[in-house]
Amino acid sequence: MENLVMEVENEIAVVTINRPKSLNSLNSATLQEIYECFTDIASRKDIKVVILTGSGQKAFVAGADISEMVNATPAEGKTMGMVAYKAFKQIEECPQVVIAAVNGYALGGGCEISMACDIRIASDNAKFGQPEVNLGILPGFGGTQRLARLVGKGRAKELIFTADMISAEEAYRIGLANHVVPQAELIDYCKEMAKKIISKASYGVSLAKQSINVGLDVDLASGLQLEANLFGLAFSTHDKKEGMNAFLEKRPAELTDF
Ligand code: CO8
Repeated sequence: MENLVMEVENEIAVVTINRPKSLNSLNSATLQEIYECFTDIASRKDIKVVILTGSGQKAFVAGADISEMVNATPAEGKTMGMVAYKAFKQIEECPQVVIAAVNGYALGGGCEISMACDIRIASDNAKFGQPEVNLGILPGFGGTQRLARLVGKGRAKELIFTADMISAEEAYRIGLANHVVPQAELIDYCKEMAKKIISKASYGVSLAKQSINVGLDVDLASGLQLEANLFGLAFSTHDKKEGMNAFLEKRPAELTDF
């Protein structure tokens, strides 16, 4: 991989988008690598949580690569949008939990890729925004859809129509960031959260991720039906028997399924 770095330790993968010269902007090659990387991660049993971040201390991802888009035709623009759609879908649908460690600017496609992750932890210098209308385009990597689902229609419209950049604290206030931490502590904070998630029943966590993601896109009755089905599926696991028996026997559970 030319534009990504992945390190795996203690069942945690840290994936770093590594194009510091353009503040980790996303060009087609990087989007394709993200797709391939998360396709690989989805099949790996040695990875239980992924932390996605950007290289350096200034930017998480400053958006799609404007130098690649500047001369693109409508057909090329659509192709780029579809590569991003596929890449972000792999992030959203992989069985592992994905935490975005937002270590600086998360603009345009950067804000959008963070929203394809399950949880966003922001460093205190992070800035979020959807500045596409400054460039004569609209958010094209899921921003009009995922931002409205995360922070509500009114706030999403204001952010997208004004192109305003907001601070990490403001992102926290409106529910875009789960927590704000000092930059120097960001990765450790994410690793601690990852460790806590890994200590739980991984298959149960994975089914809950699926239930929340799919459930939010269907009507309530269908979502509740899906949840009941996945709940039933969890009863087939070792962890369900072990977790419940351990509780009744007043001993720590040894959770192992994935
Ligand atoms: N693309 C390409 N290069 C970039 C980008 C980007 N998104 N962002 C920064 N860079 C480059 C700069 O050109 C500069 O390069 P160089 O050193 O060669 O001049 C370098 O990174 C450093 O940037 P700055 O000098 O501008 O640094 P500042 O500290 O002055 O400013 C900012 C930092 C505020 C982040 C500023 O760089 C900026 O505004 N960047 C652009 C942010 C933006 O508009 N992002 C949205 C892009 S559009 C998008 O994401 C759409 C997604 C959907 C696309 C759908 C397609 C189908």
